[in-house]
Amino acid sequence: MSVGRVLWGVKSIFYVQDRQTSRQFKCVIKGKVLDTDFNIKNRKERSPVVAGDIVDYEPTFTPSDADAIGEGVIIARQDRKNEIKRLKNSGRDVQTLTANIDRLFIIDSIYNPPLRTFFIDRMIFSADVMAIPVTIVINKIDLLDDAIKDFYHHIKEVYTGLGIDIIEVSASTGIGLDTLNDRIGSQTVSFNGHSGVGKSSLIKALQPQHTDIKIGDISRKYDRGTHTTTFAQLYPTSQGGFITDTPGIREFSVFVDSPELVEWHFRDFDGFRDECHYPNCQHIDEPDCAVLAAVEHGDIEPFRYESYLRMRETIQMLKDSKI
Ligand SMILES: Nc1nc2c(ncn2[C@@H]2O[C@H](COP(=O)(O)OP(=O)(O)O)[C@@H](O)[C@H]2O)c(=O)[nH]1
Ligand SMILES: [Mg+2]
Ligand SMILES: [Zn+2]
Repeated sequence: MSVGRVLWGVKSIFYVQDRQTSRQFKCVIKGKVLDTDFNIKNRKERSPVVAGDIVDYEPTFTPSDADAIGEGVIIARQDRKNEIKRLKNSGRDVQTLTANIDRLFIIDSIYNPPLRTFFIDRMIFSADVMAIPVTIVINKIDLLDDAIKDFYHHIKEVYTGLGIDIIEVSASTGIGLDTLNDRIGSQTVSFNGHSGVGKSSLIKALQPQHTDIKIGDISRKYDRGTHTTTFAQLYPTSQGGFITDTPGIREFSVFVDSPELVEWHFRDFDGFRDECHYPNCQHIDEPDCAVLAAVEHGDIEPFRYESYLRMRETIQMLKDSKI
């Protein structure tokens, strides 16, 4: 029996990199050993194995050429340390994008596409729920001009104030890439961001041995007739870790059981929520709410509060089975 990490996979074929030899094996799955236990209100997950999973597998063919891809059979999936999930197909299905990551890099760009704080907030929230450390990476810093400078610096101040690590980079000019590389180290990390922010460009700039990465192209897609599904892919790094290129998450990816739990993951509310009149205050329209007062006085950033309301609303709809 061998152990390896799933680099990427479609339907029932998964490419596994052996933990010891780093050789790749194209694997199928054996039987029903791999049924998932996860479901949200009966949304079943289709794929039992995702990019990032650590699996036990049995090689069935090992080519003599060390660079050639072998063949094997996945026997079992090892327990996940964490996982990044999203709803898809308008909330009908749940998909795990990737598993077992050491740090989540939220990738956004200064311009084209523009910075989207709601996306950043959603990812910070998801990572906090999963207890995964995050770094915000602002790419295309070469495009920072006077028109957006003030807006950008304000945003940067807000996240820095929250104690979140933020790195400015440019895949085009190379600015900040050393810092980013240091932060990645030999870990297994995930790059999450909308299409076009420069995830592929950054991976290529950091790990130029991956000559097959396509820039300006949408992520690897698999057409299943009516649904087009996008998959994450792990790229081995020269430091012995992996960078995961995940598809842009347009659909919701935050899961907590009830709307009342959302506020706990807004660390900006710490120091205020204890001052609210009601101990179970949800900071919406309750009297003597210290969080609302802090938003009014500018002690809590209004766009963060707005994100809180939007996420809470989504969790409520999920609970009420409206999505
Ligand atoms: N100006 C500028 N353009 C960039 C930078 N990084 C990527 N791009 C461009 O942004 C577009 C999308 O990049 P890509 O890596 O495919 O984004 P992905 O969809 O997130 O993987 C391409 O046209 C890149 O050339 C950057 O640092 N500066
Ligand atoms: Mg890409
Ligand atoms: Zn309150």
